[in-house]
Order: sequence, then C-alpha cells, then structure tokens
Amino acid sequence: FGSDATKIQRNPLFSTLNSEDISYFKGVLGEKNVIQDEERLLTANTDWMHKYRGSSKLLLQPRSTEEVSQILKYCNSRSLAVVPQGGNTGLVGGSVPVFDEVVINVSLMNNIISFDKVSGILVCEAGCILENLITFLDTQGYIMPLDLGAKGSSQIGGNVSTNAGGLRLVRYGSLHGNVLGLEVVLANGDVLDMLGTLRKDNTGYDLKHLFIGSEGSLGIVTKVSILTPPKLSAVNVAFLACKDYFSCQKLLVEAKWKLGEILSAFEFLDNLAMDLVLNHLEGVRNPLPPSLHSFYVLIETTGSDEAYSKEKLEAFLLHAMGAGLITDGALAQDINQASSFWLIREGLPEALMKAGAVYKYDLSLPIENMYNLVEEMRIRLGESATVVAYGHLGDGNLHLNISTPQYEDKILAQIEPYVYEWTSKHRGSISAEHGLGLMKANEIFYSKPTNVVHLMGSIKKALDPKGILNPYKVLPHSLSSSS
Ligand code: FAD
Ligand code: 2HG
Ligand code: ZN
Repeated sequence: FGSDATKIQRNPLFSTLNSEDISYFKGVLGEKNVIQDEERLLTANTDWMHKYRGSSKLLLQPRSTEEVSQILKYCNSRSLAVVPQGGNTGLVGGSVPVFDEVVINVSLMNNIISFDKVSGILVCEAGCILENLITFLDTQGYIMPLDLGAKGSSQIGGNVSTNAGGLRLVRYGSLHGNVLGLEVVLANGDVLDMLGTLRKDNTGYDLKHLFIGSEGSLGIVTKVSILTPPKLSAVNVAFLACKDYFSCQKLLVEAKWKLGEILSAFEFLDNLAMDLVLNHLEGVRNPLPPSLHSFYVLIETTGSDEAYSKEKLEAFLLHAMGAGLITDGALAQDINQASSFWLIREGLPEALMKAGAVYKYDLSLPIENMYNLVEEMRIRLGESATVVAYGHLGDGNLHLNISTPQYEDKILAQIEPYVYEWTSKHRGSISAEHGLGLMKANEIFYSKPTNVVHLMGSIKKALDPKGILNPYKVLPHSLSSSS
C-alpha cells in the first residue's frame, strides 16, 4: 500500500478534524450525508487497484452546488484539506486521500438537467455515472462522445477532471473539445458559472479548460455541459490478428485511409495481454483459432448506412489480408459477438488486478517506436515479471503493464525512472489519459518544461492559496504544498 505516500510528509499547516467541524457539516448536509462509518470510509480511502490507501475520517456527500460551496468555504477557512472523489476508478492514486483529507463525493448530485435533441447538448450534474448517461442518451438517439471500461462506476465529473480519453477518442476527440461548459466550485466556495451550451464562444479566456484534466486540484466540478454525437445505426466490430507490431501500424494507416469517416475505434493488445485475459477472466474466449498470433487489433466502424459500412469494412479486411497485414480475423455477426470482442480489450485492467501486483504506465509515444519500449522492458525484467502491452493505438497511447506476484522495491527500481526517461527521450507523455495523481506528481518534469510547471504552480496558488484541494497530487510536492 501507498509506497508513494511514505515518501511525503503530511502538510503541518492543515488542521485536523474536530467535533465542531462535524457539527458544522451535519448542519449543512444533514446527519446521513456526513459519513464516519468505518466500512464506508475504508472504501473511500482505498483506490480501485488497492494500491493506495489514505486514512480519512470523514466522507461528505453534498446534494447541491450550494452545499459544495458551503463546505469548501468552511474547509478553506479552517485549512482542512479535501479530496474530490467521483467513482474512485482512477488509476494513479489521485482519488483517495494520502493522509486524513476529507473526502467529498458528489454522487448524490446525479440529475440530468437538460438535453437538447436538436443540438445534442446534454447538461447534467457531475455525479452522474457515465453508463447512466449512455443509457439515457440511447433513449434520445444519441451517444456519449467517450466510453471506457470503468463506465459502470466512473462519474462524468471524474471523467472531466481526469480528461479521460477512452475507447472512442480516435473518432470524437478529447473532452477538451466535447465539453462545452462547466460549473465549478473553487476552494474558497466561489461558484464559477461557465456552464455554456454554445458550440462557439470566444469571449475571453476559456477557463473551463483549466478544470478539464486538473484532477480535482483547482476546484470541484458540479455541473457539465457536453456535446453528444447522434447514435448511428451501423456499428461493426472486427477482431484481427497481426504477425508483428509493424503490421499493426501499417493496418492503422490503411484503416485511416480506407475506413476514414466510419472508423470509431482502433485498439490493440499483444499476445501476453491476450493470455492474461483468457487466464483470469471467466467467460472470455479468443474468437480466433489458436495459433501463434503476436498481436491483436480491434477495429470498430460506426456509420449511418449498414450496407455501405459493411461493404467498406469487408473490402478493407480483404485488402489487409491480401497485403499480409492481418493473418486472421473475425467480423462480429451480431451485437453479442461484438460485445464479446470488446470484453477482451475492456477486461484487461481487471484481469491484471486478478493476476497480482501491477505496475501501470499510461504513455503517449510516437507510434512507430512505441513497442520498442515494451521489448526493452522484457529484456530488463527477464523472468521476474510479465510485461504486457495494449492500448489505444489509434491515439498513440500505450498501456504498458508489468505484472508480478507482489510489489517489490527491487522491481520498481528496474522500471522507474527508466520508463519515464525513455518516454521523455522520445518526446512522449508520461500520462496520456489517466493523469498524474499521487503516482506521478513528482515526475511531471519528464513531460513538461520547468517554466511551464512553475506557471501551473502559480495558477494553483491563485485559485487555491492554502493548497487544500487534493494536496500532494498532480504538481510536484515542492510546488503544490502551501507555505
Ligand atoms: P475518481 O477516480 O474518483 O477521481 C479521479 C480524479 O478526478 C481524482 O483526482 C479526483 O480528485 C478527481 N475528481 C473526481 N470527481 C471530481 C469532481 N466532481 N470535481 C473535481 N475533481 C474530481 N481512463 C481513461 O482515460 N481511459 C480509459 O479507457 C480508462 N479505462 C479504465 C478502465 C478501468 C477498468 C478502470 C478501473 C479505469 C479506467 N480509466 C480510464 C481510469 C478512470 O476510470 C478514469 O480516469 C475516470 O475518468 C475516473 O472517473 P471517476 O469518477 O472514477 O473519478
Ligand atoms: C484502458 O484503456 C484503461 O483499458 C486502463 O485506460 C489501462 O489498465 C490500463 O493500464
Ligand atoms: Zn486507456
């Protein structure tokens, strides 16, 4: 647990909770939304991977922006540190306390406020679970522009705060493009109404972007306005095998040219990732006959005309087979088969959890040499670990996962800083989509110049002078702690 936390000290400027604080919170939120129950606190203190654990004594569940504002204003005046928490599915230790920070979860703020069927603009509260939004939009003939394996628990406020990428970014782009507006509560309780519902609005600095991807370090997101694409009827999914990484790359280039406007996902996994998911998840099977395939690619197309899409995809697959880019493949015949293909890819984080300890690296790298890192890690680690690779190849995002029976400092020292240095040397990003959280707060310099990080520190200071919002996370500890 919490190996990163042992390296840092609790900020002595933060107060500790007392009975007056509890009474105040009960006055604002009511008894039942001020949670001190040990079991519920254990859940709130522990991250999804069971890798980070804090020791918070309090979980607050506000029901409105006004309540969020009141509790933050109070925490700021008392110098009580807080952690905004959504579905707690984050993978970098950002969503749980490091010490005794108060956890604030907006899960009770889960109303859909409006949906405009003409523009496709959805306005909702930040505690809405992503899957519930997907289900709601389905009834309206629309979809969310983002989808990810953690959709069943993650909240839209958490998605926005991590700038989650996910499985369809290749088609719909990032949340920086799709989020049209936000309502945010600052550390001092001020409510910023930036909840625009306009596609275009160039009136001054677009401050909502500061909160997209700032991982709860600048404010609590309470409402979100988001542009949603129409639900097109022709969705097809193919599961393909490639003999080497070079073929995966070539396949991607071909897919962009030949599938173009209908391409909606391009995911890959290597054979060790496939073995892992087959060994650890029940009900998952390889749709392709057993063979020595080195890589697998999942391609999804989404269009408005079934015959056109099918013809296009089939022609593409024939061409790819003829050119030797794929060695085998299956085209889903119905929605169940399509889901079973997706399950292989989406089940990987869970399979890794079941396999034991896991060191996760979420990297953006130039696609052409991305897999060299995986091979180098295998050589470095030898028999001591299983190195698996998968990810959003269409976005240049590698998920490098190193699985071992248990966490060991010796193994960590073999991986870090090597992975970060390698990434930096190739001008990549050490956090493509998961954020920095606690895990990588001190590693930001591998991907950002010093003066840029210092400007981030100044912005943090301006918005949260006491540093109460998600301390020890995102920015290097030297910059983020109040002094
Ligand atoms: P949490 O984990 O609770 O919090 C994440 C961060 O956001 C924390 O720093 C927290 O303080 C902050 N935060 C949460 N809510 C708010 C709020 N209302 N206001 C301000 N700050 C807030 N991520 C991807 O990008 N792409 C993927 O494909 C993907 N797949 C995943 C699959 C699985 C199985 C799992 C377990 C995780 C996956 N993730 C993925 C990571 C994670 O799900 C995302 O980062 C998700 O967006 C986090 O949402 P959450 O509500 O769980 O937030
Ligand atoms: C995914 O794409 C998630 O499945 C998790 O971002 C990645 O497990 C991981 O490393
Ligand atoms: Zn991912």
